[in-house]
Amino acid sequence: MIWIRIPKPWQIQAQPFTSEAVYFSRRRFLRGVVGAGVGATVFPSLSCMRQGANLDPTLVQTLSTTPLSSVEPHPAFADAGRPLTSQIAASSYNNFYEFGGSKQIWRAAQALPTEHWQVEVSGLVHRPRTYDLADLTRKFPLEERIYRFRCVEAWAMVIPWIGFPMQALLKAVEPTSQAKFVRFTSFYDPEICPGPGLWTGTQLPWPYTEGLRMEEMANELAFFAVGIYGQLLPKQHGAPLRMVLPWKYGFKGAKSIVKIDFLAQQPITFWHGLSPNEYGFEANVNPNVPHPRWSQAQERLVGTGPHPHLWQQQPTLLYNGYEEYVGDLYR
Ligand SMILES: Nc1nc2c(c(=O)[nH]1)N[C@H]1C(S)=C(S)[C@@H](COP(=O)(O)O)O[C@H]1N2
Ligand SMILES: [Mo]
Repeated sequence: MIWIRIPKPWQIQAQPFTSEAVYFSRRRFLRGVVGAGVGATVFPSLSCMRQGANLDPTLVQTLSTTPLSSVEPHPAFADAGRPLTSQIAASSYNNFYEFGGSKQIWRAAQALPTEHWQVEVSGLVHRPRTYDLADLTRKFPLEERIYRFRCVEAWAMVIPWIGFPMQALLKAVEPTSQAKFVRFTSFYDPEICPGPGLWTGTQLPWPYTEGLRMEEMANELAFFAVGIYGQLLPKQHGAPLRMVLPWKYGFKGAKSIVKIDFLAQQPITFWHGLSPNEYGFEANVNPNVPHPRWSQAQERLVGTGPHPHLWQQQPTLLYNGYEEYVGDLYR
């Protein structure tokens, strides 16, 4: 059966062109609010920023991939209580440090090779296994979930992900009773991934890794995404498989996952290892715990204005508003 989906407004929304003056004031603004960096300030070039703000035809090409149009929305996550972020805005303002330190990383991220992808699941499990992408999407029924998303840098979005709950993978691989933590490892190839550059004096601990406690991974909200906005994931969002943990800051959700291993001890992870007091291992969204360099009380909604520092602001919610699902994990 072929489904025809009526395009939703967020699928075709173009960003208005932004004036030079606004870009210059962004540079000033960024000096106050540095990204998820480690003491280094990385400014994307002016021309680079402008590319992302236009409806660039090359950007649009990165989005028109295979439709996942028969995927049904999960009834509990069909409405995040806020309007969806426009697809163009979400897919042209990203973090993917393997390919550079700018937010307009979508173009450089097209170098990610996603053919013949494999994900190795190993460590303290009864059924270790290497999956290819078709195995994952055939074995685990796909569903759509509209989740709020919050980056530690205080920008927020509402995203319709397509994928499967982490619980489904747990059931398939059966972690042993010794497994207490899980580590997720992203794709990395030094020949392909230049890194952010300009990180003076800091050797970055590639590959990007993230970790969860077993109980966190088993939570109903924890999700693996293979799609977004009704299509396969574009590379800039972490194709072909990335994590989505809507109650935690975005950096906890590793992109382009190649390995998942179950461990007895808490792993050293990318950001936490670099700067533990800025990027906690837990990293739950919390308006009352400021980042050492900025407040977390407010957040800016991506794409709601002509430029990031003009985006609409709103108060941050504890656990990004998902306390009813995850509150028990932290009491
Ligand atoms: N491998 C990898 N995963 C990553 C990152 C990264 O740089 N590399 N950035 C993280 C951060 S800080 C955020 S906010 C989200 C951004 O996801 P998005 O670009 O799809 O919005 O990806 C996270 N996962
Ligand atoms: Mo982030």
